[in-house]
Amino acid sequence: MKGFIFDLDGVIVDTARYHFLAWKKLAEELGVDFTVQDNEKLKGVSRARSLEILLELGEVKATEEEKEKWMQQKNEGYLQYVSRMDEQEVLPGVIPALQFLKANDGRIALGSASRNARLILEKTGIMPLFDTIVDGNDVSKAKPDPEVFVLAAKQLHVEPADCVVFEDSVAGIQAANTAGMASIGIGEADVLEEADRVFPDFTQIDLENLLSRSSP
Ligand code: B16
Ligand code: MG
Repeated sequence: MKGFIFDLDGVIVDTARYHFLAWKKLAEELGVDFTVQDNEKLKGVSRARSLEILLELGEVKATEEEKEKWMQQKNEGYLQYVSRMDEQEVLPGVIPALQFLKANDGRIALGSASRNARLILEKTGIMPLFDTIVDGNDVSKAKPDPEVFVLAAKQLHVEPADCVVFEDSVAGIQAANTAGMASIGIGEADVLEEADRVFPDFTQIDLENLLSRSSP
């Protein structure tokens, strides 16, 4: 394997709780009952789709103008949490994994749906470990469409079959599989059952083995 594509939220950092708190604030203002369980449906999907899901939950009808305003409002709340982030928030084993892959000539990309991805990589100080970044600003189709990972492989100059994707969402695993890449789920095996392999976190992954593996 030569190319290593990392999702951001749920793989590198646990920003899902910040997304939840920001959506929850908006939901309260709109009178929508929004729980931690509901938030699971928002993981890995775009900001616009997340709002649609929230509005569907509360059966709220809205104009395009209102939707734009609410997305902006949610993002401003979310950015307040992001502004306080630092290296401590990088999940266990991630920085050693990035350093190991880089030291062994692995090509490393970010493949995230978030439009705030670059800011989060800067805040956590790990931007220099990436050869390329593809995020929600660069693609038009959200996961499970493979666009984000296909573009990342292209920018790494690595064939999709020689790429591994690390993902915590079902939509992201499906996107990696459709792209013809090896998919490694980070999380629970019964949720990420479509992944080639699943690990609870990066401290459990045998990276040496992964580097020496040929295409799936
Ligand atoms: P933003 P990922 C995704 O990040 C999150 O999982 C998802 O909950 C969020 O709606 C999406 O980013 C868009 O985020 O509002 O910052 O553009 O998992 O693809 O790294
Ligand atoms: Mg994710």
